[in-house]
Amino acid sequence: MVQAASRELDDWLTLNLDRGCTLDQLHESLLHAGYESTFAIDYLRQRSGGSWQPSAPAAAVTASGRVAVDASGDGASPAEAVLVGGVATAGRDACCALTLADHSGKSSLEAWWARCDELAGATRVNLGDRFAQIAGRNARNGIFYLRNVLSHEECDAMVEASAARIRSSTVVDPTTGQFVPDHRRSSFGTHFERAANPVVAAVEQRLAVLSGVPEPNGEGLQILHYRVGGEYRPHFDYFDPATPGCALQLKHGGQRLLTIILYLNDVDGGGGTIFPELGLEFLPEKGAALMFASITREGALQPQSLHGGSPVTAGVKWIATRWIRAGAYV
Ligand code: PD2
Ligand code: ZN
Repeated sequence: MVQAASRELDDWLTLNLDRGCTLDQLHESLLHAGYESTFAIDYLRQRSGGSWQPSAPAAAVTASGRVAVDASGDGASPAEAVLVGGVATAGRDACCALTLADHSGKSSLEAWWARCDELAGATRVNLGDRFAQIAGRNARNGIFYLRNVLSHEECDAMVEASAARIRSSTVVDPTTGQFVPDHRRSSFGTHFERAANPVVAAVEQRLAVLSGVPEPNGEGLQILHYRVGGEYRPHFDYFDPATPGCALQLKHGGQRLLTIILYLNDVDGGGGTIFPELGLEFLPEKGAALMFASITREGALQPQSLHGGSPVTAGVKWIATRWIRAGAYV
């Protein structure tokens, strides 16, 4: 994480001071977001124009085996992975939740990275119809793990509507651009047409708010179901311009800028989403979302976005994936 004041951080501060948050609460939020204590204290003191001191030592940011993230966000020290946030109290969180900005005047790529900058300094976000907690992040590479993006009822409804329709999964053949069965992906899947039912429509709108990219840029939700031993070997979600099938895929709204994986159930063993280049693993948690960039801020393919689904070792895994394009998906 960049340890420097920014317009986004100032906006976040103004918003939350206006909502009545105390400097102590904001200090704790900054620590949970991965800011260093000295930076956070200096920043809050400077902006409040006074001699504020934290009244009590803030709760330590604790390591956890459940979600592995590089809390610094700079990708430099994945070995020191820790869980960010998730320990704050409901009252304090409700007070300090970040209301996401409207980036509609920008290009989709700019809007998405502006959203990443906002999320880099937040612990809780207001998605319009519910609040989500940022439980892990690697902000430099545009990776965020958020809890409570979906209600358990929405997860159950999507699983139920998919269960009877799942088939062996396919991938895009890089040569032809067509969907074909593939040995890298031992899962079963189906998909929802956009706005296929009220739950899907509500989720799609929420993901547009979350990502900062308009809803029409999203492909229909892809549902994947893994049984024990099922996995998805590491791959990129972007279309590789070096492959002949790419041109066909790009016709439908251009490049994939980012992916949002929605975890629809708790998995009894394994099934984490891994980023081998970054040494990160995010474990499935019902209602949580993993959102990550495939394209850099500068518009290049993002090599650190290599990711895979590790084998399920117990139980089953259900996810819904939203791939979001540079333009409207047609
Ligand atoms: O199931 C996963 O964790 C996973 C991993 C990699 C899903 C996808 N990719 C995907 O849907 O693109
Ligand atoms: Zn993928």
